[in-house]
Amino acid sequence: MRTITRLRKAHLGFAAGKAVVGAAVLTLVAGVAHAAGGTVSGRVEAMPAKFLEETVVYLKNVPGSYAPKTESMDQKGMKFIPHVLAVTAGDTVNFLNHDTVAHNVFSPDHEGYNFGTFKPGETRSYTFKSPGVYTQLCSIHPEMLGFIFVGQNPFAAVVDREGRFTIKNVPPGTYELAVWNSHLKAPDKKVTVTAGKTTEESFSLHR
Ligand SMILES: [Cu+2]
Repeated sequence: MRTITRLRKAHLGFAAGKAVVGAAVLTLVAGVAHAAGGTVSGRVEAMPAKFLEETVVYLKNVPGSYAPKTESMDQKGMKFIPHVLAVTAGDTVNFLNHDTVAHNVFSPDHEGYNFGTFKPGETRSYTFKSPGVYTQLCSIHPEMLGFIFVGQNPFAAVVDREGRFTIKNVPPGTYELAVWNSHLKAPDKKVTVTAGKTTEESFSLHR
């Protein structure tokens, strides 16, 4: 009986020790992951302001290869949701239809595509090969409009309602920070990204 208790205590002590070591390793890994990249954030102003939502802030050229991801763009309430989606070349976008009517999705930009008509609940997929902005249109509903921004790298952000953007986990280095907008322009900016730090930049978009 005594032996069993002692063994059990020893086992518990061992388990507790393992948990402490595990937690220490996790903290270390989290610390390294955090310190490896920097953040670029700031705010965009647009004149006229009605075009502000159609804005993506992005790093022009970040050397590296990026694991392909799958994102989605929905059609709901006769709208493309999100209105602007930022992906990376090589990523696949699933086009969904959560409306009660059929939609068609096509883009006249770059290599272009047309999925034809697809019914509620159906999905079409497309893998983007080359960077650029692809306007999303529906031949059945001419009022429908969306944009897919395809970057060379994943370091891009669609601005929020206030024009704020945050690009995280950027490898340290000096880059060209650029803005895409459906109608407006602003000059590129040179930014230097430092591990574990946030670089602030702002843009003023005009015609
Ligand atoms: Cu439609």
